[in-house]
Amino acid sequence: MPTTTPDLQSLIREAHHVLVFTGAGVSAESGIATFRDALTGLWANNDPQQLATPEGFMADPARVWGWYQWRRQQLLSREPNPAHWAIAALAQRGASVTVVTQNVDDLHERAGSEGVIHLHGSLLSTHCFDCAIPAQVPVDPMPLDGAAIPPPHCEHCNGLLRPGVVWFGEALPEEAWQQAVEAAQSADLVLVVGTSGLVYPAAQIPGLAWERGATVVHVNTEPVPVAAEREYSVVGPAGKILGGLNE
Ligand code: BV8
Ligand code: ZN
Repeated sequence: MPTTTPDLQSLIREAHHVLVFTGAGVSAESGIATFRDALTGLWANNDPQQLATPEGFMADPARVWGWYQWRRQQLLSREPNPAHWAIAALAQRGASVTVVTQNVDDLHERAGSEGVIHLHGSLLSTHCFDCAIPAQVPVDPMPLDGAAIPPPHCEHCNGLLRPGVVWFGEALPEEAWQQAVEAAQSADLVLVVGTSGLVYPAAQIPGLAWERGATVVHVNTEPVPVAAEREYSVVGPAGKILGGLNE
């Protein structure tokens, strides 16, 4: 089990196709709460069954819609951090780069990453719970606190509108999943940035690449147990670790 810290610069320089696989930790330094960090995590103070499942939405649409509107509004006042900028800058270093994210924010895009694959959808998109037709819903200008807000109705079928994210028990978008698997099959370097690796099937992506011979580097404020050769754990905040790449 290698305990040496890999030379990230050399690994990136020698790579032909870099897969960057991110979770909530990559947005933590932008001031966006992660899910499972002990005190600050969204799931530390909210029940994912009530807020991030279709059953929870059907049981109390206003509670769920209000919570997501609050998260959408928060996102608009947040900015990409050095980790997002460094990931976007990787594309200028020669290797082809694919960003696959579990996150529902748009900070990778706002930092300049292109073709970002969102496995769990987007906080900024909305569609009808019944007929799935997309809808545009402006973010409320009044400051929100996460309290219940009745969701708008679909113009097409009068169903309720819902956030365009993938909830627990829902299938991942087929095209995004296929693109992520293809990227894992052709990557020779995987940077796994800020994820607890607990949510499936997304969490399978780095292992798919490793099985095909890729080197996997975890960047996380917590040490990630690495069992195999070609796998490393770099401990530290993503903004600091990756931000240092371009110095
Ligand atoms: C599906 C979107 C089937 C909404 C989310 C039992 C065993 C295995 C699987 C299951 C099971 N029971 C149920 C399942 C399936 C379930 C699942 O995996 N559950 C887990 C919890 C056990 N999965 C599903 O339901 C998926 N769908 O399986 O469908 C199906 C198939 C066909 C047809 C129909 C159905 C859907 C899962 C998607 C759920 N949606 N969110 C929203 O955002 O509100 S989940 C949520 O977790 C987010 O998407 C998030 O991205 C994802 C993973 O979390 P992380 O991103 O890793 O965040 P976390 O807080 O956990 O970790 C942060 C990490 O960063 C930590 O490691 C921390 O140390 C680190 N960190 C913190 N700060 C920093 C940092 N690192 C670096 N720098 C820092 N500064
Ligand atoms: Zn509808």
